[in-house]
Amino acid sequence: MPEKPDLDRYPELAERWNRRNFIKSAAAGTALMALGGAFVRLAADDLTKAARAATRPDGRSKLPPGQRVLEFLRPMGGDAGDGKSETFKLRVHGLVKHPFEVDYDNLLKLPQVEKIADVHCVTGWSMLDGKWKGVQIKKLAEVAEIKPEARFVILEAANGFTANIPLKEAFADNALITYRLNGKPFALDHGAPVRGLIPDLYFWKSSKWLTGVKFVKDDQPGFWETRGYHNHADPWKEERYG
Ligand SMILES: Nc1nc2c(c(=O)[nH]1)N[C@H]1C(S)=C(S)[C@@H](COP(=O)(O)O)O[C@H]1N2
Ligand SMILES: [Mo]
Repeated sequence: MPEKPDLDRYPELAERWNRRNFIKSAAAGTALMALGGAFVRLAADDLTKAARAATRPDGRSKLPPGQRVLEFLRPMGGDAGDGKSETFKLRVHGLVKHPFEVDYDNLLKLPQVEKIADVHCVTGWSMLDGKWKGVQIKKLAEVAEIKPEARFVILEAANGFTANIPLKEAFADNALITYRLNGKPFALDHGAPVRGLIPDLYFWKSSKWLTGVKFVKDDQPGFWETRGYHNHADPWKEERYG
């Protein structure tokens, strides 16, 4: 390794010296990144193996068949809303005695829960043990006084996106209207400011950019359900396509 020239005495060498170091550090950075990538893949492979071997408290496999573990949510696209909590409004309506609308501040005044939950994307990745914060869908039903004839929830989102969920799954303890994952607000890509979360159905049921929760009697297949995906979407039964 050549010694650093005295750049005060030989300023004409400064550019070459800096350039050399830039190239060196860029190369080191690339190597580190490649190494980092390999570690990330290795770690994810290990997590996948461990999750395949693990059993959930409800007796199901921690990892549904045909899934592999990712450490972060992969942004899967969609027709985004404006993402702002200042303009956020959620309508709770349909077969309820007291339909209501909440803005972001009032959403936070409803009873809040934090749940550890896994999500499973139909494209084959799962993200395990996220800490999700928000309001239970069954709490919204209780506050609005759901009518006995209601059998499904429609999670309505910006630009007309909907997902249909049977009450059984929508009333699970970990089925939420959520605005935090692992302590952080959602990026716009991931449904800011508030998204649905139905952990035990494929992730397409978890509407991003949420605008409404509607209780209905008759099933109403939603955006993906009318585009070839399964109406129910149980990952353990691999209900991927309709
Ligand atoms: N409003 C809305 N929500 C949506 C979608 C969409 O297209 N629009 N896509 C769904 C699909 S197919 C998946 S897999 C998840 C992806 O969430 P992510 O981008 O945060 O990973 O969001 C779901 N929620
Ligand atoms: Mo998806």
